Amino acid sequence: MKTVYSEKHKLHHAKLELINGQMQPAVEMPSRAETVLDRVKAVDLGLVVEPTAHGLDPVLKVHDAGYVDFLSKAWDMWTAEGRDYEALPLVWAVRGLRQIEPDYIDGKLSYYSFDAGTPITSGTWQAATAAADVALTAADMVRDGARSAFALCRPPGHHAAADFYGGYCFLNNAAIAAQSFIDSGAARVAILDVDYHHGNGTQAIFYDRPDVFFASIHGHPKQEYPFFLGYEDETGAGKGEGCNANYPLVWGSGFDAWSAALDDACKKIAAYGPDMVVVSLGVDTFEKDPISQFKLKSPDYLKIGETIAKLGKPTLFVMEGGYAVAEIGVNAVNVLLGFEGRS
Ligand code: SS9
Ligand code: ZN
Repeated sequence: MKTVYSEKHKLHHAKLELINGQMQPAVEMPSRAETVLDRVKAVDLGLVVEPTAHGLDPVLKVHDAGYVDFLSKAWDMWTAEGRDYEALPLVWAVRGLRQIEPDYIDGKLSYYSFDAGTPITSGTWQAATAAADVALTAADMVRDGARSAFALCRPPGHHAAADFYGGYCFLNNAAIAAQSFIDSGAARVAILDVDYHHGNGTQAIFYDRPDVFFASIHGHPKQEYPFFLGYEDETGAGKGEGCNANYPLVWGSGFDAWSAALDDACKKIAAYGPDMVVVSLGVDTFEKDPISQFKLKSPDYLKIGETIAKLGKPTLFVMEGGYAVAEIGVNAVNVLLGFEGRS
């Protein structure tokens, strides 16, 4: 399969990240994407191509205009206040507080975010829009008849909702791609999120819609980030009732429990009968991931790809998380090799 990749991801390079109460070297770093690209080339997965510019229209089908405008200006507004370091929010409008967008940049960062672990840097906007173009370009290949394509997106997207960022995510690449399938005539799209973390942004974007099915296997919200979404009883709302499936698993879960969840998710997706499948491909389920607590091993990723292939649907893989940089290439590409029957 072809891979779509843009060097522009390197423009988003946070030095520090608030993690476990301390400013530490960021784990969401450019070498993640480079390691995956190296592996794509090493196994000769297929051609690697540049994205084509799709503009903001397909982004605005998923994200609110006010949010997109904020993201495009946030760094300039932050530096205009005399800051020459990365931007982070400090306050959120929790229970009892008003949801009114402030004028001052610090208030806007708060209004449009849900965590303090996601720095905005000078190149964040350029990198995030390039990642959306990567996803849209790969989606075009699948729409035009390719059995599969790999969108090597960075920064990731699945935590970003219509109007907030967080979890290293700014624009929801998988959601933007899924929406582009719908807008080019697909009746139904399924998104399968195999990242270690719940895809809260993707779930929220499509929660009340019957045309996009969302399934996610992830760390249990009682224990794991993002904590406030991803329970099993979240099955969709209104016309989207029955079009959302969550598989929360406790810390320490290995491939037995994980693959049982995958089998069930695939059964539901098959019953839904999508025209296309979008896979939010995070490999932070790996046993050596520095921020995660599942126990998957490198060969398990081949089996994940094999299982997804059995759905028999045109499939778009969109890169999400995975922070064990030394193994991220092997693990992510193993899913793609498994999918292609090259295990
Ligand atoms: C771990 C802090 C987690 C956010 C993680 C986002 C992952 C995106 N103690 N911070 S795939
Ligand atoms: Zn993750």
